[in-house]
Amino acid sequence: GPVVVLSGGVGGAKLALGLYRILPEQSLSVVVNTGDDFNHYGLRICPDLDTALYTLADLSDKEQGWGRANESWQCLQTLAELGGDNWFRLGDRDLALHLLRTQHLSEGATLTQCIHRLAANMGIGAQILPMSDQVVATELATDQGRLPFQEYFVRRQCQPVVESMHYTGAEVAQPSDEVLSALAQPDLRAIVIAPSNPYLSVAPILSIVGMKAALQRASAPVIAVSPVIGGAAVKGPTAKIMQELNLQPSALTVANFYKDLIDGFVLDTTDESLLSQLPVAGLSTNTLMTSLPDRERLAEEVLGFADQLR
Ligand code: FO1
Ligand code: CA
Repeated sequence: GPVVVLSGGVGGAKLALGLYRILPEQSLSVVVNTGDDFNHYGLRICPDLDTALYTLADLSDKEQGWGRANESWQCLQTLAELGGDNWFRLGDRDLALHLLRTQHLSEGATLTQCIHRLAANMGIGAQILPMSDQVVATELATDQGRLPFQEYFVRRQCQPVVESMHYTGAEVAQPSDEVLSALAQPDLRAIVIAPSNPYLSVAPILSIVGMKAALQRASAPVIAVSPVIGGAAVKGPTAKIMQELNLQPSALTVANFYKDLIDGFVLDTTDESLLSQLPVAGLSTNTLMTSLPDRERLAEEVLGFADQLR
């Protein structure tokens, strides 16, 4: 049966790619966080959706995880020469996608329609779905004031100390019909929560109206994969933020964060001593996804684990 994965940016896209490569065409739906989205130079920027598009189309810059491979930076450099901001690095090729999306949106397309068109033109045989067509903006209350996500993450390099997270608009935003249909498929095999940042990437998805209920209604087991290995995050500020929120940076904290929603939790072999303390069924395996075969193997294991929990 089909599979749904909930994903943030880089870490989530790696597992989404593993799932995409082992599943038949058109059987994967990737529900993507849009809380990172913002406007810049009049363009609508959707970093996590674009990371999913570029990763599944095999166009991504493999080292940084976001943006395109074989990128050039003429426009960004020229902007700087003219006195413009260049803290958010938009490459020349990436800009083409931003122009097209901004135009589609201004013509009245929904974000879902827009991404559907882009994915089709990139030859992607999976559904890449924004979590909602309504705007949700992740903001962080920090020791340096309340900051929009990209202001915190990119411009200030996650330096400010985080006090709390806010998902502005989530209290009225709803999952799109496409997301609800994907979750309601009667033969759904698994819902996978990717190893993305639980607080910055997955929580915005879970916070929109009706999303948790839709996950709970789904017939398939819900499996989360830990983004924390041995007390450290694989990538990004997850562990730093957990410390700042007075949470123990451990896979167990992540499992407890998801406990009302999940049927199973996958953690790294480094943390296998935590298996007995998990609030749900657990699986320990190598969760570090360095190579493409790693991603495919982890995807196989996660689905095998889901099949056992049916
Ligand atoms: N991340 C950065 O750390 N620095 C950047 O300059 C940057 C530019 C950028 C441009 C387009 C895009 O789609 C993503 C971009 N990202 C950049 C990633 C983005 O900040 C994501 O929100 C994070 O990776 C978190 O998922
Ligand atoms: Ca369920």
